[in-house]
Amino acid sequence: MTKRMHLSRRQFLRIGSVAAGCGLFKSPGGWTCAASATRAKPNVLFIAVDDMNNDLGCFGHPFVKSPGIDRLARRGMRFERAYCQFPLCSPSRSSLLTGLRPDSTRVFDLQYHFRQDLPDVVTLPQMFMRNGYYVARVGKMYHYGNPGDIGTNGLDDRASWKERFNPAGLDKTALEPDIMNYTPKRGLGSAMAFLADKTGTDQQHTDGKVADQVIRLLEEHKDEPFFIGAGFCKPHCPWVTPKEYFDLYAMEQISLPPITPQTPNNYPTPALASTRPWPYLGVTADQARECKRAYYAAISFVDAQIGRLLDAVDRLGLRENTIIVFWSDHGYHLGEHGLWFKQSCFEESARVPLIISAPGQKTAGRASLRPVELVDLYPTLADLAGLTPPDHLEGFSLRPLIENPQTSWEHAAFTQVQRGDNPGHSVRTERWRYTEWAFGKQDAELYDHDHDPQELRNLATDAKYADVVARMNRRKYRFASIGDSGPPCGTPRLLSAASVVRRSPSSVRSTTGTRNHCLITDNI
Ligand SMILES: [Ca+2]
Repeated sequence: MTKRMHLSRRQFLRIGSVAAGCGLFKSPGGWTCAASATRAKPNVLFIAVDDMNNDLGCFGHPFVKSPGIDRLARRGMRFERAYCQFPLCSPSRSSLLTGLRPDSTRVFDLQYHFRQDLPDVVTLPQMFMRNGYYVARVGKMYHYGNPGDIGTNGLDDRASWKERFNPAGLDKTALEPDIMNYTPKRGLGSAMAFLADKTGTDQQHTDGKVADQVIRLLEEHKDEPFFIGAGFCKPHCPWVTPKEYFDLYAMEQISLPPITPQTPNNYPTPALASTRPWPYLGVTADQARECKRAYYAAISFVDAQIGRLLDAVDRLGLRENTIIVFWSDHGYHLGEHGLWFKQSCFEESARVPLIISAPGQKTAGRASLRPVELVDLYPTLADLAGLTPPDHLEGFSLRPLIENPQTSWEHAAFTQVQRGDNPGHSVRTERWRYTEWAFGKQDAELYDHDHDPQELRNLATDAKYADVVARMNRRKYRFASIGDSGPPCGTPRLLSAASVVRRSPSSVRSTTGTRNHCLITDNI
């Protein structure tokens, strides 16, 4: 069977209309347009996972089994230093899908919707819709409570989709009463809780149903340009999967990073404030190890569903004209510094797995070490698809890195968290992580990743590194107060100053003023 027989007539005509000007030829990798395959309105398969860190085979983990994601990595570019803008579902996803940083969306929690201040912002999926694409999502793309809102639209953005689907499987509809919860005072969405389902199949669980529905949409819409979001719920807790995925891991394999009672003394108080009680949310180390094993089971379960999507892309002949993006909304702590879950500025929380596979890509299977951000995905996809993006975007197209992962790259990556009224802002370059609490009013942290990848030695107050701190500060961002120093810097054009004041965390929660902050990269 020739490759052409895999192409539908309409799809072939779509490519052919471009091929008339560029010459369609068969290469070892399949059909290729001599000029640019991307001119044929490439499809986008946009795969999101919830709370997945980089413990994956393709990112170097020694035993976590992720053959599906590894397969995508062999087809695309792996970003070894990719970071979220805010390690919490809604702030991260709102940022990525609007192309704006959290300081611009004003989304710092799980309740606020970006449309309240940005009623007319054109989101990433909306941009594709406006360019004639079929645009749909299945499962969690914007925020919804996991598992509480599974099966609902949650905090969705209706304007972003032509169609949307909210599958719910056994994990949500039947198994919750059977879940082992080591933290019974916590809801299942933030609990140390798991269940190995002995009878249910993949396709009876929510994420199996997400994959089924995405595959149906691929089949139905393969002959028109599409942007389809596949939003998986796992490995977010509670870790409920068919038992076979738990069986992939033996308890003897699972260990926790070393901590001591003195560990908290090594860090500023807000740095460890995301895990209360500390450590491990109050469970024992052995219980935490069981939870870590369950988290890995959930990774492998989601990975199997992603493998099914890749199979469908190949079966339907879509591989040569489909951009595939795989991303997690943030990272995840599994015991580092005694922490669990997310919402810290440390590497494990801020870093995300990110893979982009693009038609005609010459760098398949390679990795880039440049610091990149989830807010870069919007301009990247506009660039790869040949679309004109709106002018409010705050990220940068990753196309230069996809074409040459070692090309020079002046950008750093920025991650922020919130501790009551006070934020923490963190900047990551290839070598350094610098974190500042409460706009510099509280302690700072500096880690040298060349010599301390686990971020165990805070160098911020070491005089030998004063020049590095100063450099990171200049490179990083400056903060301004509305009314203190002229117009609010960095405020997106779509936001009015008044709306910024209304949503500024300090102004919301305190009466001490209307301090606003914003981010400026100096790029020095
Ligand atoms: Ca999440």
